[in-house]
Amino acid sequence: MIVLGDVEYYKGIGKIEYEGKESDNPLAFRYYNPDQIVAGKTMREHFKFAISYWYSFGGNGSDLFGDATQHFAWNEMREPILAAKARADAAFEFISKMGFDYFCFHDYDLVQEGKNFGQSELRLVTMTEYINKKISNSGIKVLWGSSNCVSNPRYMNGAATNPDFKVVARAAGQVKLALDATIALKVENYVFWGGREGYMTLLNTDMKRELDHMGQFLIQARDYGRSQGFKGNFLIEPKPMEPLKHQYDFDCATAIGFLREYGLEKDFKINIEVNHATLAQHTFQHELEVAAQSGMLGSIDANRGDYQNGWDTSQFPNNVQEITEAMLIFLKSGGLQGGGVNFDAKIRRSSTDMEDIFIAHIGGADTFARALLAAEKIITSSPYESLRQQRYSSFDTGSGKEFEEGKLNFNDLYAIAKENDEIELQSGKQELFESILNRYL
Ligand code: XUL
Ligand code: CO
Repeated sequence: MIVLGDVEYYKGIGKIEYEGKESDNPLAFRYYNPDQIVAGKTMREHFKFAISYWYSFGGNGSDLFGDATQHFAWNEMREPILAAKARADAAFEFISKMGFDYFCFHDYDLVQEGKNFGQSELRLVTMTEYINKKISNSGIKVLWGSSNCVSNPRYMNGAATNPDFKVVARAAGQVKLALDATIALKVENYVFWGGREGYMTLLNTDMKRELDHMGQFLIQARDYGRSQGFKGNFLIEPKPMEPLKHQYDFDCATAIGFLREYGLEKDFKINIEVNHATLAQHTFQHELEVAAQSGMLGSIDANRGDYQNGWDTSQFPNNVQEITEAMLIFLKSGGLQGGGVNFDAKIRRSSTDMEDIFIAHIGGADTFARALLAAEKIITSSPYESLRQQRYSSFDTGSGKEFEEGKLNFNDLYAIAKENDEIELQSGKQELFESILNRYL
């Protein structure tokens, strides 16, 4: 069903359909076939694709060096509520034409922040009601909500970690309203991305105190959400830097350590963004693996960086090999726990046609679908799994097994070492693993 408001914004574009890989139609899926079952679930269920309200409907192509290039009707309106309603209409039209089920938002993506706290609160309540009606009429859902505690100048020294308590309390007030909107819209998860939680220089920073404040802030946010009946995941989205020199949620391992230190590990999971992983000098796969091992693989922000650029370019995913490696971990760990795949990606400044945002999302969805199909084949039809298991087979029986079970002490290991003086080298077979992967792409 296509959901239209008073105006049709994407004229001439209908519902995007699956046409198969032989199709030449740029406005059709070639691999993403929502109802096709792969590894026991439909593609729709595996991915729960979501669009990012901020990039798809908030952006206008402007960058540090130049003004807007994309002149969307909803961005040109002056009156904030009218503009917000038009933006919501465009968003629902777009999501329904894509055939996706979800979107993600920050509070002030839904409506422009007011001149003061009270005006912002009123605007949010008005827009929550408007969007709630559109949700009821369309069946479109919200994957996660969040709060923009980054853009307003009051947060220049941080939100939860600001050295001024008044700013910390203001951020808490803002997050409370965002949580209220989240609960009213039956949103499935709530994300914290600490874009200004960190430092530009350690010279002026009491790191221990700031981390304790962030812990306290998240404990209180969790307790408030739960007291209001929010049952979904809270998610931390790690990023090592940008806008700050150093952000406290540097990567998955750091964020998981932090959550455990403050007793938050039962309520929080991780939202992993591809370009944030690469900024932390990790692969996307590495971050998925770390989160999955801790049972915290909550959700994904899908995008990619650029090999030559050292910043968050947030481009739409198109690297099938990278995403196939990721899908191997995704499938083996049982998928995402409550989250989905949110396209936290923006079209380029020079992509100025109304169809470009469709083409971008289709390409992203097809990349994930193609990778999922390849990963499933690799797991079920190639020697990949057995080769991996074989590498560790010395732990399956005898002394190796006893070691794993904690039955051998250091003197036992010493005796085994003495007995086995000559150790035959075992090849790691990296090139074989790499060629198996490529065969299935
Ligand atoms: C910034 C980023 C954010 C978060 C939500 O790099 O990824 O959009 O996803 O605040
Ligand atoms: Co993100």
